[in-house]
Amino acid sequence: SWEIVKKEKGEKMIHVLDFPYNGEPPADELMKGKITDNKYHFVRNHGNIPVIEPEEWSVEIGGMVNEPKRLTLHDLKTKFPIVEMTVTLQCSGTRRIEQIHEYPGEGDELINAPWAEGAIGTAKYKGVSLKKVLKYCGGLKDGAQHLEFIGADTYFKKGRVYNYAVSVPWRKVKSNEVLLVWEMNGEPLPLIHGAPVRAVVTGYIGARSCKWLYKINALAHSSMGPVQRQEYLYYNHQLGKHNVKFSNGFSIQDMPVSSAMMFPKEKQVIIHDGKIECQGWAYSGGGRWVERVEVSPDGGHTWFPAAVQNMTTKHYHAWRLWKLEVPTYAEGWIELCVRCWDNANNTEPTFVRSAWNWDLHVTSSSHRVKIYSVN
Ligand code: MTE
Ligand code: MO
Repeated sequence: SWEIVKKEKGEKMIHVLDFPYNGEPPADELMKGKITDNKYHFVRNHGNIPVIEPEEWSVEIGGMVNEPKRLTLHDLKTKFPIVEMTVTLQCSGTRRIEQIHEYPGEGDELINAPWAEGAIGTAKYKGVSLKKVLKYCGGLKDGAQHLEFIGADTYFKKGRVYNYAVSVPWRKVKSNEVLLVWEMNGEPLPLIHGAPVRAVVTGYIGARSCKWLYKINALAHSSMGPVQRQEYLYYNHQLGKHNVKFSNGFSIQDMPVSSAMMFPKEKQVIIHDGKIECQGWAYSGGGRWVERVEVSPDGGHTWFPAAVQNMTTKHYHAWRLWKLEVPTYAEGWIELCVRCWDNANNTEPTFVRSAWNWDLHVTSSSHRVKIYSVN
């Protein structure tokens, strides 16, 4: 798999884990524009990287559908309307490093990748709506509520081998915003991103967008796979360590509103004449979009609105990059921070500890960066 990483990813990728391979791009690559270069889209794997020839690929659609079918890539490309969507995928582990630093040694940090701000990326995907594919399979049987995706990759957990398996509820699929895609930014889907075909579940945590898709099952319940039932659960801090059992966590699906300051960087010395140039990203899941981004030069006492790029509701499944020269005459250590608001008026928790949780997921609190100001 290291050869695939070398071939498909840029040299500047920051390797978060070697096996399974996990990597995130450096800040300058992420900030280049709304669309992330495929070479610098983050990678989150749980196991190996399967290599499947597009001509040999097919997907089996079964479980509680009226007419189970097997479809090839050619079938997908010719039997259904083709859709293109610009979508931000965000791992629910983005910015986990801040939760690790808040209470070192607590939470599930040993088994979870220590992501910084780069486990997020945006691409234009080409594919078909899963809803249309299910209709072609005669629709769902009464009582079917969830669609399970099974990936061809395998991973080990507690001495057992599993295929990657997750599910999404039918009410999400019904919106025509769950896609089966074979193209990413005008190129065939890279191997490392799930070739030949992956699911793209807009607005949900990255984990539901199953790569190397080979089976779809309609079920009365959510997937029994450990990734669905035992991972990506949110255990509030108040639960207490002894209560961290799977049944006490709730499944993370929609991503909340969140943001990050990519420049300046923590501990940077900034020499300026009263204005510090800041930039970063802001994103909201669940079909909501960012409306406003604010930056504070003093830890959150005063706020200034940032210029937010690409304010078009056409791309409401995508992030928005922002920029601001934030005014300050303070010298010495100062804390810059960013917070944003989405179109449902949601905003971000104030501190990491406001929303610390045992599985170290969804670090959506106001991002804080301490720098040394000289002016
Ligand atoms: N699909 C399979 N089959 N195996 C995986 O390990 N990882 C998931 C998801 N789909 C995963 C998968 C997670 S947790 C995330 S965040 C996204 O893929 C990452 O997608 P990317 O690697 O294309 O950025
Ligand atoms: Mo993820």
